[in-house]
Amino acid sequence: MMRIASYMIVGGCALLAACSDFQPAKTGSVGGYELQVKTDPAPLMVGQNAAVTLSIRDGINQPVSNCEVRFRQYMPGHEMALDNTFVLMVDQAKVGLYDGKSGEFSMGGEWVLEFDFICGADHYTKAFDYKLEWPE
Ligand SMILES: [Cu+2]
Repeated sequence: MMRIASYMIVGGCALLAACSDFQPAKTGSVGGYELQVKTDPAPLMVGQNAAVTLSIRDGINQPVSNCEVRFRQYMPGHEMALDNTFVLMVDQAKVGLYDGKSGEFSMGGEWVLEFDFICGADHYTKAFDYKLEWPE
């Protein structure tokens, strides 16, 4: 019994270590829309741009296309060059998945990806927090 327990603890740590190199999609909701953000790379890396995908679904989990979507990246702590640069996102396949490419994440620390979307008569903004580690 003791042996099984210690094995499980070791296994749990190994799993956590592996997980620190991987960041799952972030989810949130606003105005009855369910949002999911994926980035590549994940986690975001200092000195790199990222491919960003926003999934928009409605209250019954159906993808929402034909929205006007844009996002910006900023650091809440201070001014950065891209603070007011909005990237248009495009739903290429009309399946509620909007794609765009960020600018460079030029330093480590707290960053925000802020999405602004217009779907029909609805217009919402939703922010997602990220923390970038300086490279070792
Ligand atoms: Cu900064």
